[in-house]
Amino acid sequence: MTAISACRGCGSAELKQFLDLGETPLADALVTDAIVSEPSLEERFPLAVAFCPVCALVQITEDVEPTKLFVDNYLYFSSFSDHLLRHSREHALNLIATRGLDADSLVVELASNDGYLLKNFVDEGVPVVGFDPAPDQAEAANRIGVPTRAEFFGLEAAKALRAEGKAADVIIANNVMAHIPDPNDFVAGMAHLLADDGLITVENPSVWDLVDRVAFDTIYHEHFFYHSCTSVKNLVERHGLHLNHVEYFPDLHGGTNRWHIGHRDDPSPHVLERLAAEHEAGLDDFEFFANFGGKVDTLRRDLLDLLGALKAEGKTIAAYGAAAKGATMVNATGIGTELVDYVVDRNVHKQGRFMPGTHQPIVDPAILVDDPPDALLLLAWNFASEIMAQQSEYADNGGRFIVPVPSPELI
Ligand code: DWN
Repeated sequence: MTAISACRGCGSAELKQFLDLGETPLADALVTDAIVSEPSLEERFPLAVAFCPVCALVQITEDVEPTKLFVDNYLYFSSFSDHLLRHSREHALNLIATRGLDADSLVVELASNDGYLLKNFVDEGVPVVGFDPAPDQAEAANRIGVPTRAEFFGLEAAKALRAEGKAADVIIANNVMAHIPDPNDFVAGMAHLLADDGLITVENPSVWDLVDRVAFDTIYHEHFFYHSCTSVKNLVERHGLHLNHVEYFPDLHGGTNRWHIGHRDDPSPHVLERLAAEHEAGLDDFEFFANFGGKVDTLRRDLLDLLGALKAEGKTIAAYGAAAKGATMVNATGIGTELVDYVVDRNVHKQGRFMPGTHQPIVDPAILVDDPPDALLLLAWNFASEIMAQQSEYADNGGRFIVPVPSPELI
């Protein structure tokens, strides 16, 4: 654990903090009953966010060792969201068609998790290599025939792959360029590995949406960075790459950008328009972030008031989604077992564990029909429509949903 004093992107010493969520446990480090009985054993780390006025990179102010985050006790498997699986398959099939990928091509995915996305290329006969340091996820991918290296990606890993005579026609980096403490080594690795006419697509939630939707719960130690088109452009150009296009997915992870990056400087009119819109809105200026903390305080107060009022009426409350964002929500807001009894989650690796910090038990969603709570706090609000459709029987039986962002709402 080390506090940073300079921007991780450009090295500027002008970082300006705009939000402090206090000391929180690691969001995906779901605890066992050993920790529940001995809470002092649970590690907590400062969680604060700063803006760099030089390169517009938004970043947390403390480094947590990546092996702690993604290796020692990492239970996130991508294949538990139907929406994400559909989104990923569409992307893979579109790349195969538009890039003319075939048996002579190579697709490399960074943070390939359990093979949820690369399997679509394997099924079409396109060679792939996955990188993911999380051992269980890498093993799950290899088991379904997705060649995966259980290691972090960076310039050294890129050089090793090139030394095997391999250059990537496509590099996919979804929810990872924001997750590594050294963005320059990561991007330099992509630049080194990418074929001359290759394409990199990078997906990460939009920092613009994070602010607009008050999605402060998407801030946690795994997320070192919160990107805009502007910050991505500045980061990749430092390594001779160029931001050439951006796609936007409003319903994925609370608003996700997919940036198209390559060796050639060939920006689409759309990405130029988005960069201009960000400048117009002020995403390259500290003032855009200055009053975010106040909005977060209001949301937290309103949510506690809503939960407290329901409890005062004798209502029972549970939560849906042992999501990383859910850990920030319950810990930064102070939602303990006195308000929320338990959390349901379809991910079987998470069932039987407890929420970090607040220690609600994580159980199978079947309980929502067998012994339904009066209200269900959607910690995985980014999948609200999928979850509410899936839990229609709970709703038909009178169950209510609480959507916490952008302002708490009882549905
Ligand atoms: O960057 C990251 C984001 C993109 O995904 C990773 N650091 C980790 C992860 O963050 P998260 O845990 O907040 O992501 P999700 O995918 O929003 O988490 C949803 C949780 O809800 C998962 O534990 C799966 C679960 N779930 C469920 O039980 N039933 C999800 C759906 C859609 C469902 O129907």
